[in-house]
Amino acid sequence: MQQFFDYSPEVKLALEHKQPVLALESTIISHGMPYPENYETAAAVEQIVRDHGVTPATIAVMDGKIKIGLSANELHHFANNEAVMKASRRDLPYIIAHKCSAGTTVAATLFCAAKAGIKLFATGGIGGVHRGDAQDISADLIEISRTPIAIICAGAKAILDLPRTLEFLETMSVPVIGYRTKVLPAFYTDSTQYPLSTWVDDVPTLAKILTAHWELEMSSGLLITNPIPAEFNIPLEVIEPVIGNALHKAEQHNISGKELTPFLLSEIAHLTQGKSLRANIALIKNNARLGAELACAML
Ligand code: PSU
Ligand code: MN
Repeated sequence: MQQFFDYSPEVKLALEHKQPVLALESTIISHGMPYPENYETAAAVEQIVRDHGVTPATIAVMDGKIKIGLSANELHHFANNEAVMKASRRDLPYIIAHKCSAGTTVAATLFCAAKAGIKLFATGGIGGVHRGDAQDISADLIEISRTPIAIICAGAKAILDLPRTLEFLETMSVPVIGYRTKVLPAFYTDSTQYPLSTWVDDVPTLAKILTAHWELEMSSGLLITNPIPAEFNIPLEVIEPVIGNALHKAEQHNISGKELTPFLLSEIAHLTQGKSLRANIALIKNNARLGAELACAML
């Protein structure tokens, strides 16, 4: 299996020496943000992780190889390439066979990170149960339920059906832990009306929970929800109508399946004159910071 993998020298070294590594996804780079913001953000996120003494492992498929860690050049090339596809877990064999390049979603990144032996992963927001059509359930949720990796995210976007997303995670026995919040954050928005059953206020406690989860050999992942920093928060009453418009447009244009999330993200960025993009950038940096702190606390 490892013939499909290509480790960057720094990630290889860190894994061999059991030094802390934080996985990062790449659909947020290829389909979540426009160029050049996507490249600048991805590079800045990696720097934040390195500043904590943790090795970032941005995961992506390039020319049919699963890359665990990208060089600065590779990252730039990847971010500025229209031909890059979006790979969820099921798409990996096809993309590898055709020697294509793809951003890996949370689901595909989890799959690859687990094979690489990485236990911590920071992202922006996870996919969830889409509104209206309850059949559209992101593969992210299934993969989180069967991969023992801790994911740091800013919750799930309010474009999703949040109560159904939470119910699904409960059914699948995935711990959902609020970091300094007792309610589910919703990506652009720091709080919602949906209470969480577990929350923590500091990183050492989070590390203890993770240790117990691993020691008990739980087969699921854990979801750590970290609200967007207050100065970038977009209140629900502001973002809701925008989301409504974007959903309506998606329906008019018959957009569904894997195109839906990227379409909605770019519509929302357009409708908010870039405010949602700035929020997205701030929250992913915030998650990388918490992920790196947690990686250090796990030593
Ligand atoms: N949420 C965001 N930005 C993103 C994504 C989610 O705010 O870029 C990406 C993630 O990679 C996530 C994927 O795994 O979208 C979910 O896609 P889908 O809903 O098609 O499963
Ligand atoms: Mn979907």
